[in-house]
Amino acid sequence: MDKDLPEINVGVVGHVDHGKTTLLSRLTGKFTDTHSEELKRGITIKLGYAETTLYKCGEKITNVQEKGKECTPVRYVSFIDAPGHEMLMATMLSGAAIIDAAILVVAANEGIKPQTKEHFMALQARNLKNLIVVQNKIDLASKEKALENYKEIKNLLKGTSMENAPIIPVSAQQGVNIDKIFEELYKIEIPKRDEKSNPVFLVARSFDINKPGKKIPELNGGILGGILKEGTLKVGDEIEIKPGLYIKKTRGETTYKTLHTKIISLHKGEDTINEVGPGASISIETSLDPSLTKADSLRGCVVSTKGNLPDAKENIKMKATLFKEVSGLKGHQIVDPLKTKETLMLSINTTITVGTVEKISNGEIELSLNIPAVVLEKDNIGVARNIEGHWRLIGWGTQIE
Ligand SMILES: Nc1nc2c(ncn2[C@@H]2O[C@H](COP(=O)(O)OP(=O)(O)O)[C@@H](O)[C@H]2O)c(=O)[nH]1
Ligand SMILES: [Mg+2]
Repeated sequence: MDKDLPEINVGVVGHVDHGKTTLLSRLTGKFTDTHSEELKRGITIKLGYAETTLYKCGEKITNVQEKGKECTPVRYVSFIDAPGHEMLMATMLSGAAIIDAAILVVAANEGIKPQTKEHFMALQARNLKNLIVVQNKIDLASKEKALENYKEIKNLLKGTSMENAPIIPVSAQQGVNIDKIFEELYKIEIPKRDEKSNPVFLVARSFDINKPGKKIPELNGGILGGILKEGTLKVGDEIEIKPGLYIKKTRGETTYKTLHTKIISLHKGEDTINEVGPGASISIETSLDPSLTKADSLRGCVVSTKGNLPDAKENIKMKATLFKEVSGLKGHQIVDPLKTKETLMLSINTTITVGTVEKISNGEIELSLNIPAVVLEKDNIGVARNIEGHWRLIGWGTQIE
């Protein structure tokens, strides 16, 4: 892999069964539903990851170096496969926190469904600009149906920051028009990122890669996977992880302890690297005991070099912008104003936490959080309310002071 290729992180979102995982396997050659539960139920439950290099072969953009043609690598794309089931909105939101662009998959034969809208609203809450709409299962839709669906999509995009997103008719299953998606992926402007600022690494997953029975001296350290949003990280760096380790105290109390560790190795796709710049989707091997990172236990944490992270907060103050209507439901329902003492689910970077509204005055909302969160300056906070037993995205907030 060319290590200096421009890199972009793309989320694949949309309603369950519309073909996100199938499309991703076309784009990357990798099937992301790999957990036994996912295979059994046929739905994506955890965030999936897959990546590909894009090549320019003559005028064509593709994901393989074509034989007999002069091909140059032009871009590295990391994809995040989001679950489309309504019960998994929190997972989708933590995925939305780490992307620069998105592919919204809409099955042309079914049209826009509740989670199509809800995921689209989540992209809006993130203020995302780069979107590609894939009108999938075109092989199952009549010409009339496809046209009707096209109009419906146009209508959804209208008046938003993603109004002019390309809409591509595709059959993921039969491999139709996949090259058009590559072309659009190549056109997306790479966001400006700061190499010099303090590193900000968002943990989207954490795990233990050791096989049972491995001898202690041979053990690999705990692994953190996620996106380096800003700055540079290199092997040997001393890092801190916040809020860090969850500790249960007596009498049901809990607390979090900042973890300090060192970068043992860095990995991008299949490659091992020494240094990595902003925008990269990477895994970090740390010197932490792998039992501390197993089973996503550090998901939602933020990492920087020693001394460079603000403290995780248990109380935050924000201004909230609520949607007019609740998305994600089958019918229509307006969003009621926030109420004191109500419980909300907040997504702050990759952290998902429940919070209680403590005070509302002059449009400022004070919340106490169940899980402390590191809130960075420019973050949008996703706000979800429990409606009929599910968390529904109702708007977003920005931290004040
Ligand atoms: N006919 C047809 N079926 C498709 C297409 N894309 C996906 N499928 C099927 O739709 C089902 C759901 O696909 P999947 O990728 O798991 O959807 P996801 O829930 O959005 O990830 C599977 O049975 C796929 O084989 C397509 O373009 N045409
Ligand atoms: Mg899926």
